[in-house]
Amino acid sequence: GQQKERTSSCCQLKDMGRLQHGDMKLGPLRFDKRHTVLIDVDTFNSQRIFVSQKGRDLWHSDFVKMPCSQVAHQKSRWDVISKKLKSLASKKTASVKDVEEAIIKYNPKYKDQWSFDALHTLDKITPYTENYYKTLFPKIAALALKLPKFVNKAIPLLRKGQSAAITLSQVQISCLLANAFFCTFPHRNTSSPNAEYSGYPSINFNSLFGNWSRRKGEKLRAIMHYFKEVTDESTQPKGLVTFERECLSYTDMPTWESCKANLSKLHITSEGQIELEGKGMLQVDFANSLIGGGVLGSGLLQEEILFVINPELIVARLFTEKLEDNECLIITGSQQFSSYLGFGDSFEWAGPYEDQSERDEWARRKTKILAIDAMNFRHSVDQYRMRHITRELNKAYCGFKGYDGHENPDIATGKWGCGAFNGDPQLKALIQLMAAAKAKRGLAFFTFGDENLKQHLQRIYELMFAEGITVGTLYKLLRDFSSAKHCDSHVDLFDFIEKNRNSKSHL
Ligand code: AR6
Repeated sequence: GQQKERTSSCCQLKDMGRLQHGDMKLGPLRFDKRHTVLIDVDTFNSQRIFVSQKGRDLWHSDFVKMPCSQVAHQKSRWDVISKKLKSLASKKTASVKDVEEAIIKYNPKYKDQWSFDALHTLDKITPYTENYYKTLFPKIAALALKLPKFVNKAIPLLRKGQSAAITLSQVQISCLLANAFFCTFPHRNTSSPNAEYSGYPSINFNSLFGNWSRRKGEKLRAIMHYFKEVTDESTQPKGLVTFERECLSYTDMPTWESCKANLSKLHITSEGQIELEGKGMLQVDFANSLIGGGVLGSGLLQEEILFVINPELIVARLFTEKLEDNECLIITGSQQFSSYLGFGDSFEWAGPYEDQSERDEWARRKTKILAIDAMNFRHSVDQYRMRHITRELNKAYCGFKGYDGHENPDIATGKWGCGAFNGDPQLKALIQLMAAAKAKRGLAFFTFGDENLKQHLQRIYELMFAEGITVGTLYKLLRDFSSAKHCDSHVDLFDFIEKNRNSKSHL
C-alpha cells in the first residue's frame, strides 16, 4: 500500500511526460527535401485552412501510383472508376451488391477471386445500423471521387534506407481511404514476390470484405463508423497528420557494451492500456514490418486494434515500404474514432470515441504513435542469441531516441513482441528499459493484466536502480545470460541478473 509506494523507485502514471505538458514551438508549417506536405503551407500558415498543394501527376517508381493519374492507360481506367462511383454517389441508398459490382467492374481480373461475403453478412447481423450502411456507401463513393481535387501533389513513397516524412490533412487521408475502400489503387492487387509493390503492405480493402468471421464483422463496424464520421460535414476532422520514417544510421547505433547510461524512470502497471492511459506519450505499436500487419485481413492483435480504432493509420500502408531492422515509423496527430472491448477473438466495437486531444501548431492531434516491429521467433531459443538481442535493442532505440523537430514525451509500451511474435516478456522489458535509458526517456510499462511480470519487473528494476547499474553492465550480463541459456533453457533472466549482477558491477 502507501508505505510501499513511497519507498519504491518506480514512479506513478501522473509523473510521466506527455505531449500535453510541454508546448514545443514548431514554427510555421514548412516542407523540405525530406518532408513532403500535401497541403498549401502558405494558406495554412496565414489562414489555418487546408487547400490541396498543387503539383504534377507523377507515374514514377518513387511515388504512389494514383488511380486518377492522367497517364494514358490509367486515364481510361479512372474513367470507368469515376463513372461507376458517380452512379453510386448519385443514389440515396446503395446495396452491398452495388458496391461489389462497381469494384469488380474496374478490377475484372479478380471477379472469381474476391469475395464480399463479410460485407454482405455485416448488413444482416449488425444491430447498430438502422440501415446506415446503405446510405453510407454513396457518401464513401462521393468522397473517393474527389481524389483528383483533394490530392494534387504526388505522394512520395517512404522507402527503405531513407528518413522522410509526409504531412497531409485528415480530409485527404479520408479521401485516400475511400479509394482504398473501393479498391481503386492500381498495381496493388498482386502479392507475387516480383510484383512492383511486393515490398509494401496491401492497401485495397478487398481482403476485408471476404471470409466472414465475427472478427471481420467487428472490424468492419469500426471502419464503417470512421467513414460515417468523415463523410459528415459536422463531424469531419479538421487537422493534419504526419507520417515519418526514421532510419537509424550505423554510426548512430549505440555501442551497447560501453554505454554508461543509468536506467531512466519507470512506471509499471498491470492495469490499463497503451492507447488510453498512454495518450500523449509516445505510444508503441507492436508492429509488423509491413505496417498495420493483418489489419485488412482477420488479424486483431494490438497493432490491428490500434489501426481499426484509429483508421487514419491505415493510410501508412499506401506509402510505407517494409521496415528494415534499423527503421521505425512515427505517426503524429492521428485521431481515435472508436472505442473497443476485448482482444483477438473477444474484440468488440464498443461505439464512437470522442477524441479530446488538443492540436499542436500544425493542427495535429497531440498524439504520437511509434511503430516498431519486433522479431518473430518461431523457436523461442533464438531470441537469446546476442545478434538478435542487439537487433531488438537497436530497433527499440531507433524508435525511442527522439528526433529533431519532435517534442519527446515519455514512452508507453508493454509486452512488445511477446504475443504473436513469441518473445520472452522479461527479456523484452529489459531491452526496452535499456533503449529508453540510452534515449534518456521514461517508460510506462503496461503488462496488460500480467501481475506476475509486474511484480518481477518492479523488483528487478528497484534492485538495478538502487545500485545505479549501467546499460553497458546489463549488456554484458545479457551476454553471460545468453551463454547460460544455451546450456540450460530453464534459466530465468531476472533471477540471473539478481544473482550475477555484482560480478559485473565493477565493469
Ligand atoms: N496495451 C498493452 N498491452 C497490450 C495491448 C494494449 N492495448 N494489447 C495487447 N497487449 P501482440 P507482437 C499485450 O501479440 O507479439 C500483429 O499482427 C498482450 O499481452 O499484438 O509484437 C502485428 O501486425 C499481448 O499478448 O504483439 C504483428 O504481425 C502482447 O501485448 C504481430 O501481431 C503482445 O501483443 C506482432 O506481435
